[in-house]
Amino acid sequence: MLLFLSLLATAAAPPPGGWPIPPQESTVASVYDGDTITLTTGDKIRLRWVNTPELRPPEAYGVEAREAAERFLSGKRVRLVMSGENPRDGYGRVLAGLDTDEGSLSLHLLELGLGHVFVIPPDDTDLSEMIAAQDRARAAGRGIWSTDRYQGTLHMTSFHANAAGDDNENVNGEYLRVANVSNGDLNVDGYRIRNAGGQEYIFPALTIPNGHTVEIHSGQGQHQTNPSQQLEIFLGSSVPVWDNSRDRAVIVDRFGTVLDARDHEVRSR
Ligand SMILES: [Ca+2]
Ligand SMILES: [Ca+2]
Repeated sequence: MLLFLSLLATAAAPPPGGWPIPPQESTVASVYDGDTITLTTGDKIRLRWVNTPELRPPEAYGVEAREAAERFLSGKRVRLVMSGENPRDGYGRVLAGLDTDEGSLSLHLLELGLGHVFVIPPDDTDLSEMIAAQDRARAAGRGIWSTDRYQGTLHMTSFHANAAGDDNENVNGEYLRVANVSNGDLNVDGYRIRNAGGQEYIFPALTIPNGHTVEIHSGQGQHQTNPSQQLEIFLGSSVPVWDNSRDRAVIVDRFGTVLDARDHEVRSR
């Protein structure tokens, strides 16, 4: 039990002897949220090709996404669809699609509007079927597509305003992840992001393919604009950009139209 707990605590580092090989087929032990699932083998899955709303802090349709995943998987054999190139994420979770005899869970969630297309590179899967399902859900105003946060072409999926350690010493530890949720590739050259203090930073020339994300770091660094790997841009600040206690990130296009706004707030409980 102690060994098990210590493995959980250091999930980012492989256990001695390396990660176990995930099974090809299994059954589901529990569904944490719409895209995070534990198999009866103990393997934790990060579902490929979709990102569902978070439960903590709660986002609209997070509960519905979890319940839909539970209904889809409950009591069934599931087949894992893994990429040989990229079998695990930074937390040691297995990156896999989950298929049952009724089809793909990712496709099902996209059809219901309970998540958006989300690629974790490297991944050269043909996304056209999933993008078509997303387009149908959007056109019908289902689920997340009925909410304010998904009316623009970009959506901030996470906001790390508080970098690990001292933010002044780790400016690039502040970052946001932003997904292209439009129905095509998006050139964000000249788009801007601003904080609650009104400081604005301009995006460099970058094309985000449909369903891909870009990590936006506060400090200096070399932009990574090749979508076969994780896209990254650097705002070039020498000091932290985001207030650790409370801030708001707003992304606008080159005409000043707001595409998405996301609050960071430390919750006391
Ligand atoms: Ca900060
Ligand atoms: Ca910090």
